[in-house]
Amino acid sequence: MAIRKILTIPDPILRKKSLTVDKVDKEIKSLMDDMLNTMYEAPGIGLAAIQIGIPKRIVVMDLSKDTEKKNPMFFVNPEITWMSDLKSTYEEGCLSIPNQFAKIDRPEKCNFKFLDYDGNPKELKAEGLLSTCIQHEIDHLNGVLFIDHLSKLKKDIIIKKVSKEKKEAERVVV
Ligand code: GNR
Ligand code: NI
Repeated sequence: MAIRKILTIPDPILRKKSLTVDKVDKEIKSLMDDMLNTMYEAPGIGLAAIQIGIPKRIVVMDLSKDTEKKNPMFFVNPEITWMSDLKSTYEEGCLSIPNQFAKIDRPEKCNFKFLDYDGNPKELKAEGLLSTCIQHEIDHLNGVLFIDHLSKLKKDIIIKKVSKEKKEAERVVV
């Protein structure tokens, strides 16, 4: 299992649309293992494959609290099958947009289908953090970031801040 580098904005790869996985084979499982390791190390509660530069429709997640037993979840080709009209607001962050947080409105509840780690089709009803997080991750698979849900002004401020911090960090290395 390896830890991979997480891409950050304004990397254009994050805007790519990810491709459907046709079979959950050994390589896909190995990729999911790397993604989980990378997510735990970051640390984050979710990660889409495109965040490590791989345009495949794969998401890993673990919403367990620090004090609880780990609960890794794997979602291949996740697809929303229903969403509530009612919205809820959650303060979101993203490993690809370091140190930036914003309140985002999304459907409060949703149902989604996916293939699990063994390639078996499953469906889940989601609310709370799971609902927010799966919608955030499916956005990634479509090249969408949480800042796209903000006003242009707020979005531009965040892009500018992160780009500046990135450049300053690069300068230290060089
Ligand atoms: O670690 C993460 N935390 C988080 C908090 C609120 C809403 C969504 C998330 S997902 C994020 C990890 C990430 O960037 N996944 O794509
Ligand atoms: Ni994210």
